[in-house]
Amino acid sequence: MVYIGIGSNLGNRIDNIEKAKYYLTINGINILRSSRYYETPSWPDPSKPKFINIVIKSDTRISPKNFLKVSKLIEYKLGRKKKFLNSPRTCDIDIISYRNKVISGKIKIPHERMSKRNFVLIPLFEIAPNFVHPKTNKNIKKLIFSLSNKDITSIKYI
Ligand code: PH2
Ligand code: MG
Ligand code: MG
Repeated sequence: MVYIGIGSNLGNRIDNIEKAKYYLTINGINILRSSRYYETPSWPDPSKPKFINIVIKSDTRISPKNFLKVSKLIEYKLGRKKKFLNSPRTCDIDIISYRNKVISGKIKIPHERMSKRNFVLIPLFEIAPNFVHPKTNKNIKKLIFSLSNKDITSIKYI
């Protein structure tokens, strides 16, 4: 399975995410499951606009490299402009985990910071409660228990 995170904290956030899902689908990235929408403070600077994040599940055969190409195109199409690190964005699409593989080249799989992010772990748990981190072998419940109280209380589904 392939798990993909989509986030937005600029413009009509839900609309942006729905458009991203549509463009993924027509580019060969089928969607088997989609989490609810979760709202979280912007990381690392909570004074920036809040994010809405979802995680989707796919069994696409598209390679990580081509996936990256497709996701950049979609982000661009949805009006994302590269300004500065962690600047607000209409749409951000990330591979969270790809077929249980560990890849540590230019593209890092699983996503390097996935184990620390409430906006990845909580929606992932909703659609994949038996997920195990392919590198650390920790299951999703254990990963969630390692989050801070603040991370748990500051995420809400909408
Ligand atoms: N993505 C980032 C940086 N910060 N914060 C939240 N809450 N959600 C995100 O998706 C997110 C973020 C970089 O991609
Ligand atoms: Mg991201
Ligand atoms: Mg990204």
